[in-house]
Amino acid sequence: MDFITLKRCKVYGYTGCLDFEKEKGQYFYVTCKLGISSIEGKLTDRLEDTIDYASIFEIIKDTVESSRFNLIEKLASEISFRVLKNDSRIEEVHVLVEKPDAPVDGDFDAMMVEISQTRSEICHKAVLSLGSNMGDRQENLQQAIDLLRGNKEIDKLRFASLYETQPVGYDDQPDFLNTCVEFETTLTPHELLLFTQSIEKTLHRVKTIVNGPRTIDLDILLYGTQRYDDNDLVIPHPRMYERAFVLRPLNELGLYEGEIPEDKYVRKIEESLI
Ligand code: X6L
Ligand code: MG
Ligand code: MG
Repeated sequence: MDFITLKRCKVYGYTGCLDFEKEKGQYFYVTCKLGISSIEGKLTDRLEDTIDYASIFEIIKDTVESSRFNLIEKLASEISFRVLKNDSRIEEVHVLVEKPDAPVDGDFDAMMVEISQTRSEICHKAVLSLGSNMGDRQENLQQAIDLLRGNKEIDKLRFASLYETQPVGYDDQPDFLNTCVEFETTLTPHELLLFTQSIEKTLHRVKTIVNGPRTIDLDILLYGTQRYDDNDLVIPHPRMYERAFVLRPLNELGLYEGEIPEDKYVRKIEESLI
């Protein structure tokens, strides 16, 4: 393991339990140690083959300046979370936050906390169902996958074959092409939802008829083993186990072993995504 350390970065911020700390602010010192399995730049001597410490300094400065937490524990954890999300080459982060002017009556150098976080703690396996039944269906699915791959917080993406499927829910529309994709991500479930919605916008999805035709549809099926129940997002997807167009590609990815309902047809096709 190789390490890069930003030592005692002096930044102004507004974290503290007392009102005046949140209003007036104070200086903090942040030390941040990044663990990278092997820094390529030590051989190539190229800036792009390492983690630019200037970019990490920006994250520290921005987080400390813009947050108003009660605890420096929370501030340290937010810094480490943002640093890990910023570059997938970083495997672990140690953050030390010092508060030299903490409102404590007595003689001390600084109050401080140290926290550490590893990539595996914030990285989750996500599984999506993709479908299209308007325009060039295969091209739409391909573009959706290219956009997913283009996100630096998405890694190790794999996808199932393409399946031509009969519409479910609203019959009077063209057949779909469906598939499923699995990847690792540091996006939170809500961030992932916003990202899939932005892909639907980019690929000109227009919501007119409920359950009706669409250029592209991306549904979040699974996010690690976590359960989620937010107003606009429920994970696992509540109806995924009723739909052959979801379960067939899921089975192909080794993510589902059970029964598959056979009411509507689902036919694996020869062409495939790249
Ligand atoms: C009763 C009432 C029974 C509604 C089923 C099922 C509604 C599925 C919506 C339902 C009901 C859905 C796709 C699709 C849709 C797709 C195929 C939906 C949402 N999306 N059919 N229908 N592929 N083959 O991606 O899944 S609309
Ligand atoms: Mg859907
Ligand atoms: Mg949807």
